[in-house]
Amino acid sequence: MPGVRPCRPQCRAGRGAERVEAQAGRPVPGPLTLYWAPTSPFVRLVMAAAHELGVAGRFRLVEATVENIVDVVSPVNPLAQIPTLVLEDGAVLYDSATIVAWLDARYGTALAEPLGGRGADRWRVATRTAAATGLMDAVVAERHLALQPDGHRPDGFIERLRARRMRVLGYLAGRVAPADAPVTTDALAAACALGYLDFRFPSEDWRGAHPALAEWFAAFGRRPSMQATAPEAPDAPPAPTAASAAAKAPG
Ligand SMILES: N[C@@H](CCC(=O)N[C@@H](CS)C(=O)NCC(=O)O)C(=O)O
Repeated sequence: MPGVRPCRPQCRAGRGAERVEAQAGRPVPGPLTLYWAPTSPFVRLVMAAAHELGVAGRFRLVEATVENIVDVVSPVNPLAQIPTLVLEDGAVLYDSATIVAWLDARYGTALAEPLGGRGADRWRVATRTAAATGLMDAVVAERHLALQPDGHRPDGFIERLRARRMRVLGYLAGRVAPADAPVTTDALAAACALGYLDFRFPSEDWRGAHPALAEWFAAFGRRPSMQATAPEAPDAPPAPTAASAAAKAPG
């Protein structure tokens, strides 16, 4: 197909999947098309779930950047956000939790336990997943605001986001299942949120306040699905300084 290029060798997050150049307009029907970026924690959740299910290689990846995301993604998703998944028949799915639920429904039969949990537990899993993706939202917003020039940062709002982040860390600390328990969506989401916090704010010492969560994260992070999807952006510095290259990724 025109525009197909291999994943950058250093790009672990898209390993195993075909990548195609982003183009504005509706996607060409074909394999599952995932609008994607290597650093987005929401995308990572979808990719990690796909790795758990053994289907990451089925995606055709289209990279969204800050510059192209509206042109490329809005024809299929009015939110113009990633992850967005276009199915073989052209049906469109978002957001991250919806896509993971769909992957689980289609491919999860081989798992001992569904990613979304079983029975009454599925509502707990869904709610904890919402807490973890809410943590991602807060950290993505904090990072965006940290990149604003001096005098243009809304300090009160940043403080609210930080306070939310602290509360969610405390909430997750008491609720993650043991790292060797059957994997569920909330555990994947919590690990992706913590990984993103480390990636964008590496000097933040959340581990000191939450040693058990840190221990869980270290153990869970050894799963192949987490290793295969770790954010690794060659164009983004680790700290949220005002380097313009860091603004290329939407997350
Ligand atoms: N609730 C959404 C959030 C997705 C999201 O915020 N994605 C970010 C990338 S990390 C994005 O697309 N940002 C671009 C924008 O909002 O303009 C989900 O769970 O998928």
